[in-house]
Amino acid sequence: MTTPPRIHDRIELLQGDITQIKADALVTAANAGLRGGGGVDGAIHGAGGPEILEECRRIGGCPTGKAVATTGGKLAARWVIHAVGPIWRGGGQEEAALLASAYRESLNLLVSLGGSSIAFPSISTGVYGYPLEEASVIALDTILRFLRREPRVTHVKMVLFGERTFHAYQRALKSLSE
Ligand code: AR6
Repeated sequence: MTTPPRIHDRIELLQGDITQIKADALVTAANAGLRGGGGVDGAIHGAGGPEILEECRRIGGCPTGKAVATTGGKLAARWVIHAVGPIWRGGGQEEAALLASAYRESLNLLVSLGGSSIAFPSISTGVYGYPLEEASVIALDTILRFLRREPRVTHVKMVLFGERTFHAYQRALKSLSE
């Protein structure tokens, strides 16, 4: 009998550009209109090609805290999962619950599609202004909780753009492991 890998061996923090990552699904930080945009969404649409935006138009939109899947287009991924994180409005508008939900819904969608590996950016901490220290703890806590109950997800990569974001997630992972 083989022992399942430890939870912390199934999650990896990387510093870099998510469009260069190979996984069953790459998550983008989308807006509710699924209209594409700047930041990581611009990079994913740019590298994946117009097929992704065409599918987004057909889907039409996605509420905050939820996620939808499209083709991965030209990316080294079967699917792009478009997760809509909250815009930071000071913390009193259910932002924490909505951010956790965006991660959880993406993971649920991966499992329902039959995938086992996924790469996330730091949702909501760019244009949407979510404070990084809080967001990093919510992201990793949500992912770790999910991994504890779902053995079908075997690899989660958090792909962090820039040193500041990478270090915040390193600190968050350490604090959650203590
Ligand atoms: N790979 C990984 N992470 C990246 C990349 C990349 N290539 N490029 C940027 N990031 P943001 P949000 C990081 O603004 O705050 C868009 O216009 C970035 O440094 O992309 O959820 C959407 O269409 C930051 O750490 O997403 C929405 O309208 C993180 O990705 C809106 O922005 C998230 O920053 C969503 O805002």
